[in-house]
Amino acid sequence: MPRTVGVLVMSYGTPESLDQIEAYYTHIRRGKPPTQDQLQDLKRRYEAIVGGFFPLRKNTDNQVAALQDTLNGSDPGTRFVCYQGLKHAGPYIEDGVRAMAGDGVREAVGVVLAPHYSIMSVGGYIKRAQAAAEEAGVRMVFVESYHLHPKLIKALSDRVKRALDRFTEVDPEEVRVLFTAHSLPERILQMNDPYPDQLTETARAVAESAGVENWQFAWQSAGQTGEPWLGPDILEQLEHIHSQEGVDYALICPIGFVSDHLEVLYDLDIEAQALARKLGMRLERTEMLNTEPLYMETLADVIRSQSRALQEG
Ligand code: FEC
Repeated sequence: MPRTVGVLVMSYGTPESLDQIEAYYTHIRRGKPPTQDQLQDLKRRYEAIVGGFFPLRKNTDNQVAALQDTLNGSDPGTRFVCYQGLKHAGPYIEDGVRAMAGDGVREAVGVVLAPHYSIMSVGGYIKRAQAAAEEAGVRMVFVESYHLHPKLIKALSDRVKRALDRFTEVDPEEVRVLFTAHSLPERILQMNDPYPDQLTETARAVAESAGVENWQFAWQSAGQTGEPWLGPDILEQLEHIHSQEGVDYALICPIGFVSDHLEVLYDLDIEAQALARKLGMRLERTEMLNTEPLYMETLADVIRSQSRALQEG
């Protein structure tokens, strides 16, 4: 009989209707409800992208189903069973662990649908999953990051190359490639957090693989929490490269995210696009990974390797 290993696939989570936004936002703010202005602003952003339909829900379902197929395609000795565990919406991380335990799963690997480790992001997912696993009696190990996996780099660099081909009116070397990721509060720098370095490493590896020399990194989607967040922000960066360096063509590659959701579809496709239009720049974005087979294989590789470590240890 094959060995059964649970896989807790963790992702950010999204509301499923406009009236769930307040509870979702309150959860993100660790139980502190948003002000009416903050709530209205967030509702406006969700309505702007899809008019009440929340793409991350379906995209996460699709990614988890594709991952389960990929995992079970080539290792007959192990049966992998995937469970979702979301950070800010149901099924929460703790629900996913309890569901595994309820099905009799006794050993599991946890992975986050975000390639870069930060104590404030992936570290937070792992801490909650670990606590739930101890309580439920599930032996669990975790994938912390996979930001330089060769298949991930290939999937991203293929996207950069394809997107550069869209700039038919200009030499691709004139297009500034801007790699982006979610900003975090600046205080992570005092914690020696690997997040900024891992992101630079991914950006450099993707640029090298795509043969791009004209690139830089910028942060996006910083929160309004009253403390400083990591910069430069993508909007400031677009203004800067246009006004100070005469750049008219830019391509954003959001390496910190793996699917289509609010932070990409609003912050980049609506907000950054509006600024680019105002400045008279042409701005494009690379396609997101979603269920890209190379991304699924990246996840399957790192999960299988943790599953072997679990068996040996
Ligand atoms: O499509 C969707 O429904 C959800 C899109 C979404 C993703 C996402 C990923 C990350 N976040 C990260 C950090 C923070 C920090 C705060 C914060 C706040 C928000 C808010 C929304 C939101 N995030 Fe998010 N994030 C997404 C959505 N995020 C909505 C609240 C309103 C706003 O600021 O826009 C600030 C918390 C606080 O107030 O204290 C910090 C990081 C990631 C990437 C890694 C991951 O996916 O976990 C880091 C997707």
